Amino acid sequence: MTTWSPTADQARQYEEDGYFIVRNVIPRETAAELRGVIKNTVLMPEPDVMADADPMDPMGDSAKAREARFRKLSNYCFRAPLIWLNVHGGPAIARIASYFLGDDLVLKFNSCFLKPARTGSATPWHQDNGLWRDGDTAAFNFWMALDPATRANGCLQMMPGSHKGEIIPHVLYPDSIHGELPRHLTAGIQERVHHVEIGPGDIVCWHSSMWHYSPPNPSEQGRIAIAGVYSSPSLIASNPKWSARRCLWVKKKGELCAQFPPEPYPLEEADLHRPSPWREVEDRLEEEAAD
Ligand SMILES: O=C(O)CCC(=O)C(=O)O
Repeated sequence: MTTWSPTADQARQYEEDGYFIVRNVIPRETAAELRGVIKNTVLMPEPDVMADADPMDPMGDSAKAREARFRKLSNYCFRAPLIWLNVHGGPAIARIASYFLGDDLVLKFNSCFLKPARTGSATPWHQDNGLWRDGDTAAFNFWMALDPATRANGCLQMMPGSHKGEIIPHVLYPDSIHGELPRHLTAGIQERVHHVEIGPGDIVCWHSSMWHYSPPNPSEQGRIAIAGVYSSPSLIASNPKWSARRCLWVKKKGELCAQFPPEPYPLEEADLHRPSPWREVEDRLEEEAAD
């Protein structure tokens, strides 16, 4: 497998802003096939997947309503060979991840993000390692668009330079879909954010401490994407946390593990440290009032 290294612009943007874009990582035709795989699952009456409901689910039984039920499918690459072989376990992104992590790679998380036309809801401001609660700042994160991701349909927004700060304890508000950065910290940042507009088959890669967000999708164009986080055996050994419990082998000594289903990375759950619970909003507000 040929090696990859960033262009001077990509290296500068990763250092200064905390993210960079790589165009045409897989062909557009392949991106269209992968989108079809995900849509087909979502349209099943009761898909057998780990799915997070979209809070704006229209709750109908038509094809349109079914398409709008979910915002996230977790661990989906286990059941979709086309996605495993072309994305998480494929050569194109693994060679980029190897630049940062070396010749032994494991996949720590994999998900599909759906933002249906008209009703797709926001993903709140967060740091990925604020959600993992494992102290990991070295994992490699990517997000691949399968539809054009635009300002109109809720592309990702990044707060440039935020990756240089600390991991901030995330909080749960009564209307949070998961932990998020304290809202008093993100309230005034909208004018300074970067909107990451990318096309099918392009990826954006970011630092695990990066503050990022995506707004609701009021447009007529749905937005499907595939995301993943790579780690390495040495990172996991130095930080054996619960967040690594579903890792999959991607590369061993530089050789891609090309089989399907993917091979689980052997970890004893009993040996992994569990994260502390989310901070409740009440604690946080008391703290803010005391500031
Ligand atoms: O697709 C989205 O809207 C959110 C994705 C995200 O936050 C992530 O992959 O960490």
